[in-house]
Amino acid sequence: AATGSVVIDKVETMLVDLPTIRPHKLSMATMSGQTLMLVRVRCSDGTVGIGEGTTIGGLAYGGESPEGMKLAIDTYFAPEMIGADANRVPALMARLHKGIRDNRFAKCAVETALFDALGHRTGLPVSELLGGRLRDRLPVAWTLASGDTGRDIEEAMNMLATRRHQIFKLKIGRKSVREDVAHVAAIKKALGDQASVRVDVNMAWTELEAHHGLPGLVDAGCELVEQPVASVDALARLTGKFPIAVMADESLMGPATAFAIARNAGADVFAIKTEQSGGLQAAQHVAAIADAAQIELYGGTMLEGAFGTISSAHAFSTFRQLQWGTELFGPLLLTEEILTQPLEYKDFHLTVPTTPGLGIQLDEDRVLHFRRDRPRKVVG
Ligand code: MUC
Ligand code: MG
Repeated sequence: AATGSVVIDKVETMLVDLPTIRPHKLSMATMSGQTLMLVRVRCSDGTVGIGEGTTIGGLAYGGESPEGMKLAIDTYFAPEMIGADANRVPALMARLHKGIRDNRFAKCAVETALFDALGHRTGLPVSELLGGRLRDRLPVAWTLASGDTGRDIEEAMNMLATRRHQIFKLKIGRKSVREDVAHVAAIKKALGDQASVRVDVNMAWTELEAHHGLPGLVDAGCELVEQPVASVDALARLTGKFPIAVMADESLMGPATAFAIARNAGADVFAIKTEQSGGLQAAQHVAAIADAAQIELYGGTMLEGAFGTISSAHAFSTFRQLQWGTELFGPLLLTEEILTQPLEYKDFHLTVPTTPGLGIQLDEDRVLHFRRDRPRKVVG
């Protein structure tokens, strides 16, 4: 067959450093920039695919960093990939899974690049290669995390007025429970019924603190709390205790952990992240487990740039249920555009492209400027 003999010729990686529009304050780290690890796969038929890996606050979120992903791909993934059949993405991923443990973020980036290339080869969008989309646009939440209540309110008002976001996730867990609850209450009061307010504690509370905090959040009008505690057992004990949805994020590290949480009725909602899941197909497997257990779904982000954001959008567009929308706003937190055509955010939604592959194009000249290894001008 015409497509039967396409192999992978080359695997390239690069680190791209981009500033954020303002400091982004989470319980475990303050971000002033984001590093994108981009991987580009070149195939023997001339098709090219790009994937992305990011993390949050270096090693503050988990065991993989952008620098570590690059090293792992250059040293261990690439030699396994070169010469492999570029059309059989799941088969190649199975081989990589066998020979390389963990490294879920790096695997996600590589799988994305392979599906992007396959999409260009076949003329199909990645969502269709993943089995087919159920929706063309996804609701997108915004994270209020400036560290200042007044500034957060102003930011949210502006997002509502410009019809960019009407769902807000507040990052708490840095201050006392009492101060954090007051912060949430003030924001919800200012925004009223026109906005949905949710919080992410990023594991900062003890179970006892959560027992104090959750009733306060309910009274404040907050409808969902994401990963208030680190322990999966404590998260399960908190689920169903208060009239607020409890969402798992950090505890979810792919299908096996999803199954363990589901069998224990350990959360009301899963925040599915493609990187945390270990890839686009793995994210779909997590979604299937959630559906079977009647756990609701939310499309999460590792604050990816355009490539990780749109690959996640393709995956989330295939989920049967997506009750809580998504938070695929990553590129909007960055000051620089790296695409020839920006992603389409309008009317509180992100559009999932219908063109082949991921449906986006890297602006080669612009990205050159932000590459960590860019050639520097020698002066004098
Ligand atoms: C997280 O923990 O959910 C998602 C949005 C955001 O601002 O940070 C993240 C990570
Ligand atoms: Mg989270």
